[in-house]
Amino acid sequence: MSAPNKSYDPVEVEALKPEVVEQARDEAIAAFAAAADLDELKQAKVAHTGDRSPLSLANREIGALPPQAKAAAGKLIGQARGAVNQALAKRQAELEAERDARVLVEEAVDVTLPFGRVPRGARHPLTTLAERIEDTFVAMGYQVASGPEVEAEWLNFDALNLHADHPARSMQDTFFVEAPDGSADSGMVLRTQTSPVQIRAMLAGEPPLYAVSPGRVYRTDELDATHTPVFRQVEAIAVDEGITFGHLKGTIEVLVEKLIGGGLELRWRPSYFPFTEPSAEIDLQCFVCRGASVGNPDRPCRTCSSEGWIELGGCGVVNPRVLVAAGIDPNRYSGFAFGLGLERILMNRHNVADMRDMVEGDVRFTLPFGMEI
Ligand code: FA5
Repeated sequence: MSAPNKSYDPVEVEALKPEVVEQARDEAIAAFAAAADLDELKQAKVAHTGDRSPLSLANREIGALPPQAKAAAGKLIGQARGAVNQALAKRQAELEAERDARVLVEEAVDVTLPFGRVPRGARHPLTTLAERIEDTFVAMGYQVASGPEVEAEWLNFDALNLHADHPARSMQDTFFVEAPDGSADSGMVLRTQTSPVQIRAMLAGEPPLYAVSPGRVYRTDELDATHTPVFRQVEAIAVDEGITFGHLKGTIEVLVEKLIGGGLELRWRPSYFPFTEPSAEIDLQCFVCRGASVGNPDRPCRTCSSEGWIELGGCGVVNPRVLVAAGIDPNRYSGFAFGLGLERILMNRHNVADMRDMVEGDVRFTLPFGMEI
């Protein structure tokens, strides 16, 4: 800033000379007009209206003027700054309008273009099948029961009339669970069947008792087209007065008809389970060869090993010893029970020729089932 102006003549201050002020004003207006975009305008704004701009510096000179000269100088600078600010606002509005118009064109979204679809997941068909079976039984008045996958040996075997020295105990190849101290005898196994849930349901409730229980089971089986070491069964048990094998047969026929549909024969094969008497094995006609492979080496069938039938599960009238083990009077009540393999049902329901497809986790297998609810 200049020293106090003793001569009272503002014209002697170089920065306040009208021609200098007008030149600064015109240069500012020209710089705004020349700015091609908002960035350039911002730079021009700093240069011509900022603290170090000629007009701001000139404005500061006014403070050093004698009082009688301040008004004229203030008016001169005020008018120049007003014109500069007006030009700046006008150019700012023009450039913003230009930018908005450009953005509308450049960033337009073509809503008709194909988009990158995010693939939707699908629930595993074994899960939806288990729920469908539950629904079928709930509609018939059954309750849904469950049990742990790491199960007490007593519930998996002993309570089901499969005592330690019973030859049938080795029928199901078992994964035994190590005790925390590393010893083999923990008394726990990975359950080999859903049948222990029968006992749990009977211990938890009084007859009349109708329960269904789908769940995962484990056996030391090799993985092949019709076996896996981890598979699912659905168990059902009915205990009431006057229950017979006829009730069992009718219930399974309804279930199979509902799940797989008609057209395939069911075969009831006498069998043995220590926890049911009499017992049967239920076979479903092979959906691939429909029996044509039997005794026909020219047309072997991988799905049923040319046997014509696929085993679905076991069933029978509950052994009175099992009722006693669960605290139920066998003189008053009788019951039926069955356990079916869910993978086998899925094979038949959806013509899946190889069970390995169900366990390998390839979404290409699961996705087509995704529409099913
Ligand atoms: C049992 O597990 C008995 N608990 C069934 C039962 C329940 C009988 C109630 C009487 C009363 P089984 O071992 O047969 O039975 O197995 C039942 C079904 O599970 C088989 O018929 C088959 O469909 C299925 N299954 C057995 N092993 C496998 C496996 N490794 N992979 C896939 N499915 C299997």
